[in-house]
Amino acid sequence: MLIKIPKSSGCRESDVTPESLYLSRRQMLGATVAGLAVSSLPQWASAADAARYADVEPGKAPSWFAEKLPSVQWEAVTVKNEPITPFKDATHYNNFYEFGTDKGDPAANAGSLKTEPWSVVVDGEVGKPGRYGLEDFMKPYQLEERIYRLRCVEAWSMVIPWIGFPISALLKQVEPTSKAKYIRFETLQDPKVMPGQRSGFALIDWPYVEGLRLDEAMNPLAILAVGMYGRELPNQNGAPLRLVVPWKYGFKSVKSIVRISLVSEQPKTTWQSIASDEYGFYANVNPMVDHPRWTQARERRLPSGLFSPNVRDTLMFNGYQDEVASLYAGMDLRKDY
Ligand SMILES: Nc1nc2c(c(=O)[nH]1)N[C@H]1C(S)=C(S)[C@@H](COP(=O)(O)O)O[C@H]1N2
Ligand SMILES: [Mo]
Repeated sequence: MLIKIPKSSGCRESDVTPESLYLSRRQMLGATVAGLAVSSLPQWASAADAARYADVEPGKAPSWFAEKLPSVQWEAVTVKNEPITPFKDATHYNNFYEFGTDKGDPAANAGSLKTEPWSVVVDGEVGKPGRYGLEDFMKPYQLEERIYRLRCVEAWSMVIPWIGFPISALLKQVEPTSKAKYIRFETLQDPKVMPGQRSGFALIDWPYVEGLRLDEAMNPLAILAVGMYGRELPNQNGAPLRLVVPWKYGFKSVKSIVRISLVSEQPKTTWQSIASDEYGFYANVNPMVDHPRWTQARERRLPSGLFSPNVRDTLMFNGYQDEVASLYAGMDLRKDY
């Protein structure tokens, strides 16, 4: 499905590039990042394209992913005038507490996560529950690249080119019953490979759980991602399947999903359970509602350092107001933070 993106929040490259050139270029980039050397980029690839993928480490994509890559719809959604965060930062400055609480821990420790084979359970209020191997789970879905801002509640942010598919496509497949009001996602629980679940970052009652209201999940911007930067997801970013909801704080975007449940009650989510006065169920990015211990009006855009902090104003709904504000009409966002 194509999304109409209002001019205020972004534009599609296809608006300004002849379609045939656009397609062949994206196909080339797909092939490039799938295995060829970046130096083999065609002449017409822009400097920005080359820079964008320059530091991407090629992965070892499972065959189902490699097979889908040529048909990816590149830049189905993008952000204007904000450069993509270098791959190195996006993969070495992470939150994934199952692998440790320091920003470098996930990159250092998530190598132990085995993502093949992987299975996903779909259960609860659905007409078609099931347990699927990931390859079968993915069969119905056409992949798209979505370049989104990611804003962590800790006031840092990035711009990441995800590859995924809308949750609405999944919901069409599994047929929610009339009792389904929320969708709940659960991360793998495996203390053998997840040191954070062993040594006890005791605050978290594993597994990590997140959830959305069903109408939020149906919003075209809400996706399940299986890749980023033209390749499959690195483990530290939540391989092989993670949620991405760009108008919400990063903690909603739960990683390494093994279970998706349609439920009638609002799920008990991880950060809300830890400190409900600091982290709400909605967690919409909102510069006007501060965290009790810091302002949410501004953010550090990575890469960010002492001498170039790269601070910018935080945007309402992370810049996706036109697409999502109607979901919250009539709600008091100070109360429902
Ligand atoms: N299972 C799980 N998912 C998680 C987290 C986590 O600790 N465990 N951290 C969240 C937080 S706080 C953020 S900001 C994003 C970070 O995603 P990234 O590391 O890919 O940038 O993942 C979210 N998903
Ligand atoms: Mo976060």
